Amino acid sequence: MAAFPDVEKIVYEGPESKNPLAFRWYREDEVVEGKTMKDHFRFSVVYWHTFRGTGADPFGPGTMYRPWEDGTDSVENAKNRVRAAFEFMEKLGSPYYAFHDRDVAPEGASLAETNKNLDEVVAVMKEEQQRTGIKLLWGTANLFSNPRYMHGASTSCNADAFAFAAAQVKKCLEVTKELGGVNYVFWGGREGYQNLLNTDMKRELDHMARFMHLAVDYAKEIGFTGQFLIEPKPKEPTKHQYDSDAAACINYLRAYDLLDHFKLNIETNHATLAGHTMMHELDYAGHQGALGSIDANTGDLMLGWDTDQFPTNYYLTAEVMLILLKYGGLAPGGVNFDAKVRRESFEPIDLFHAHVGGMDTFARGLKIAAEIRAEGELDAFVKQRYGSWDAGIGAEIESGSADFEALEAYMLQKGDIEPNVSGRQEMLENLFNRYM
Ligand code: XUL
Ligand code: CO
Repeated sequence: MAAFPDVEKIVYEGPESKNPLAFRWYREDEVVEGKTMKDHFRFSVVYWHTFRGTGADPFGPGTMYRPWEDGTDSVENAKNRVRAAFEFMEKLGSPYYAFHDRDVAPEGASLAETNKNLDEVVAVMKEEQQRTGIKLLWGTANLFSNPRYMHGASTSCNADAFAFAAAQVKKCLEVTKELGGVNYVFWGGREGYQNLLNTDMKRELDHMARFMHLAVDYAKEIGFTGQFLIEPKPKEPTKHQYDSDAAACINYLRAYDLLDHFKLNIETNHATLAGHTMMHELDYAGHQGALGSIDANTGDLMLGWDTDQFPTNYYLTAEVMLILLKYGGLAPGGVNFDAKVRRESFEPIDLFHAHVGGMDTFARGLKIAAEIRAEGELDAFVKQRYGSWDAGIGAEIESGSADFEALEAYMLQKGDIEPNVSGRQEMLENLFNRYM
């Protein structure tokens, strides 16, 4: 039985369309800057919010109406859910998806039983991937929900928690490989701390690095060639998350000799919780050669937590796409909608509205960004703003030929600096608006 019997395949109808279940901007084979939209975005649907989100919040239980669910935590129900998920993704036209091990199959009474449950459901996922051609963007292990991880997983004070997490990631790497996943993500759910009075931070950080190295070694051993990604987030659930932002992650990876094996999966709402814009985080990762993938969503100006809303703001997606175009795109990463419908949007059809809107918002953002780049005014402005470095003393500093003595001699002779150019922020913000 179909899970979404009333929905046909979503098609492109163009900007004039008033059909809420049609794309107005996303046309997968439209070429922008030499690449199809499909290849620019590599859109991905997340299993956890879209197929496991119940709408529960701290004040009340779930609200979602999901007729394909039988209300049990059985393997059978999990298999039916896989079929519903692939029907959804096929009708949406999403080429990729992402999951945590525990999203797709129920935990059993022992690790052995849990692994067996996972294998059974993964067999159906593989079948559905083959039937539809939909691919796995990334797998990840849920190392944060089970109470065994209350103190963390690889950073737990309990060595057994580290061992259990290792077993879980080992299995999840095998499954991700089995499904042809092109990335593997670590989001350090409970890898952080609430209070230093009970925490040996250095020891925890050393343990986390050991864990990452073990994962890299095991991937090599089994021939998993997907890209490893770390997903920065500054707080929630712990007060001090170790992977707080792009710069902190890159410093950590470099310090522990992991930078050759990892890139970053940057999430919009995590960037803003860290007090950064998404653009900042992307550019930081980009210029460090660590831009891997994005979790696309948005926060809420009025709320200071990870609201995981679908992106609907062209300004935001135009900024994101400017940076992605600047660094040559994301592949093998993608644009993964780590976003959930609001608790009040309880009907299955709302899942379509949310994703169609997100994809269209990105497509429009791409077109705006490509136009800005084609006109070249922004780039030209930045280039001339730094013009003092292109010749004379600036060029000598950059090339390393001017030392402190030479710079002192230069300044003694010149006397003082002259202001060279205005920042023109307001003019540039107006310029950006011209393309909206
Ligand atoms: C949590 C979050 C996770 C990761 C995967 O805020 O974003 O869902 O994306 O574990
Ligand atoms: Co995420």
